[in-house]
Amino acid sequence: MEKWWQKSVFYQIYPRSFQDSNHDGIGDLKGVIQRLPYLQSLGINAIWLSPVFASPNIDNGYDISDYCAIMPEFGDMAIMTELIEESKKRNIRIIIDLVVNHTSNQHPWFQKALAGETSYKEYYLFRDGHDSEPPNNLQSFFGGSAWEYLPEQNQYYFHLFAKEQPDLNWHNPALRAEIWKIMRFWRDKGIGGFRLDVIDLIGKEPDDGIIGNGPMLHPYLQEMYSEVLEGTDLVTIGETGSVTTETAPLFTNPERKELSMVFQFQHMALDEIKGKTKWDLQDLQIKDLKSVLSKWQTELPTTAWNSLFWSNHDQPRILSRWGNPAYPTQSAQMLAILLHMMRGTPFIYQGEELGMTNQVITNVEQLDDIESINYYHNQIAHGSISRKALLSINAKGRDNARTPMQWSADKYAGFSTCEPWYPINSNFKTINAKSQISNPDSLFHTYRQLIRLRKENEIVQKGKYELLNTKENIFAYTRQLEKDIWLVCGNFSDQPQQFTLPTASEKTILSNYHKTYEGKHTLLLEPYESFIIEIASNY
Ligand code: ISL
Ligand code: CA
Repeated sequence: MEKWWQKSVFYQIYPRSFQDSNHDGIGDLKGVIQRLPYLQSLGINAIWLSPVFASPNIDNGYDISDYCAIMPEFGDMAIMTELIEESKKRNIRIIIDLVVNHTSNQHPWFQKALAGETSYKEYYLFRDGHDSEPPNNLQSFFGGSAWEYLPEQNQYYFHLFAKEQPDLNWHNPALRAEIWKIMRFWRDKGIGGFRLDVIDLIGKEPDDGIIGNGPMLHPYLQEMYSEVLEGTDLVTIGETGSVTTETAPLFTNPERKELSMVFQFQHMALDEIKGKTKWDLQDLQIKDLKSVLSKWQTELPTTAWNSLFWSNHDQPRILSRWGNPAYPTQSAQMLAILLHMMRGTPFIYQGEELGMTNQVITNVEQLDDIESINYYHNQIAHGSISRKALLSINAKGRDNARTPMQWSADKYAGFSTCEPWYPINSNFKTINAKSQISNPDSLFHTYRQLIRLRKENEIVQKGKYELLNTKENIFAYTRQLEKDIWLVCGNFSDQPQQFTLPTASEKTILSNYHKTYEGKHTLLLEPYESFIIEIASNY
């Protein structure tokens, strides 16, 4: 049976950068409420809200100090309740971002652990060192050892992210019971579901060097299902950096009662040298993109479900990666069309529907994100030059996604009436929502159409995917449902290219060049031309 989230398009909001309502330069929940009509007109049915909980903001809310309180900068519980209710009226569900691999070091649990309360120490991963060395040499994703020494206790605690983000001990049933309680609290407030931050890490066995995909991961997810989710229609989206097409069904086959869908990151890592870090860059190859995305379309059994995304708050802007600034609208439309006609649940990251881009920085002072700042200082400490570190940060840094939303050409881009917490991208006068809403040929309207196509056509949700054998820089595939076949094509190049259809086109569904393809067989594609057509089934 089909679920609501298999027919919906989701929209991710990074609240800090979405809309400021009270003139302090920081986005907030009232701001989100003010922009609900915009989201409704785009056509989305769910909002993934990056964390809005109490937090000292070492990692912009991904370090939570109280899971059942709202960060004062964002509002309070009454405004959160209002957001849930107001969204519901517009047929939009609120998905909260649950960060339970770790807490903030300011969380009362950790504070009690630091004070020596044994039962709370068992909520975390405290270990003795060996001869004044950490237990082992596991490294944090944000740089340096994953073990932090506490002189008062003469012990170390484990943290896979910043040292202010101590990892929780999921092997402790008392800790798991606390998490289920938090989840039930939010479930009963009427949210639509949970995005589960780095959930594939919860089964870790740090003593054995096992981080992702630990042996207890799936049993814990099944416990979560029976404790919190059973009998509801809540959606759960697991952030699973380690997932492959082989393991995805373990998470998402409904019979296993775990998650609704996963985020996989293989298409996000194509510009990284294999086996090195995210900062070690290589050139993007279109053939790799076609093969990774097609693999995820064809290798999942029909029982498994996947998400589809080009961007999020951790990734550089997609237009600055795979698009071409000389053809901003056409190349962004091509990217949107290619992704949104695939099987899975699409996620749009705020501003992607406007073609927002990376903001180039020239100085470490311009960084906000802890990951980039740590990387920069590590590189310099190891003898690298600033220019080289900044090259990687400009390409991959997370601040790229976090510049405020560009609503209009007004001062501060309509995001705020005063200086924002992080600078607006300098291109806001040309790239903004207001100008695109009034232009029917804009990227915004392409996204609207794509969302509508998914809602209205079962073939987009269910059709069988097949990659067509074409020249390297043409990406073309078909979706087939019974007798209907749709063909989706994008010219991934700034040069005109010839492309021959497998059979004559019967109907034009969408074209980013206003073309019609009826009766056509051989096409001369314009730069970044992209289209969806129906073709005859007897080819
Ligand atoms: O960007 C990444 C890969 O290219 C990684 O940052 C990865 O997605 C990330 O480490 C996991 O992210 C999640 O957990 C982090 C938080 O900083 C991220 O914002 C969040 O999405 C710790 O909570
Ligand atoms: Ca504000």
